[in-house]
Amino acid sequence: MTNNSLTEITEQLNKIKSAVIFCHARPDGDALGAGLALTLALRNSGKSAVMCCEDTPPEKFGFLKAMQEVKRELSCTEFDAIICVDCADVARIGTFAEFYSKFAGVTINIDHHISNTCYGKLNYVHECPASCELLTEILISAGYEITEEIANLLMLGLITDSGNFVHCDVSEKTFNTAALLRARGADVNLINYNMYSRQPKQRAVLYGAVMNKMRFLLDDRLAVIVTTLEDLAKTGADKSLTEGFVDFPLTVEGVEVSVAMMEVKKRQYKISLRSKGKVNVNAVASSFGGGGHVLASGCMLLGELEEVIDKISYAVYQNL
Ligand SMILES: [Mn+2]
Repeated sequence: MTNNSLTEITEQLNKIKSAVIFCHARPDGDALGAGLALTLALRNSGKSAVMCCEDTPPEKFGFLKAMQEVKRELSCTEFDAIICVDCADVARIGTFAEFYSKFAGVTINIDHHISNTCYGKLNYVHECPASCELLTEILISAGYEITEEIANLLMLGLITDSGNFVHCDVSEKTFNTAALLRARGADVNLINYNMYSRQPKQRAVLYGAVMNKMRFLLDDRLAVIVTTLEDLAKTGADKSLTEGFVDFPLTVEGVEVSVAMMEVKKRQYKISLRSKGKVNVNAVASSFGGGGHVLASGCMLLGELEEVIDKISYAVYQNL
């Protein structure tokens, strides 16, 4: 199966009367933005549309009220079409994968991941920073109105998946998409404030404690930070608040690899790795049964803290 043209996708969208929209489990800003923008656009043009996701949207996206529209269960199974957004493969839709595979109607797959398996009857898969870039193109082409609410949802995905317009794949088209959404009323300041300039007090205190213990190894080419159960208990922070910690050590000049370790329980550490490009951290994580991407990977390691740091440090050294 291969890609369909933009016209084929929009013609199919205009034909259907009802659709269920799926995004991937543990949804991010792009998955939610793309799915909800499509849901609202279909509803605004008189169709029935429901967005389903295995997990509830994280609290940080709550500033956009459309997040309340995400359902965790399918209340009705009579639809003309299933539309999957931001899902590289069927397994990523989680609990709904079985329903998807038994569905006899039209299936449309819209995604920006290069690894996408083109699993839909119709597919619109193009590599770019965000699924929301593709969704904007599709909604405009299909003649749907981009309301202020839809513009905010699409801008959320564009901003979060492009790392605030800094990733390598950000193109002229990405900025043109952003310009169009801004013209339709997207509030860039509001989205940035909620995504990047706001955190609970516990996170800020934990951040200070963890960064204060940062270590430099391999002639300052490897930086390691550790969040212990004691750090979490002392600051009252939930472990989910450590998201993004791993990025800070990588900003240090000369550091090629950043490793963030989190003590899950005694003698068990969840490891996140980031690379500036010289080291393939997917290879490092894979040697411990984990994996991910060349520049961002993860794995789980058992043992005493110093022992685990030695193992990781040696594995990074071998890939330097
Ligand atoms: Mn995405």
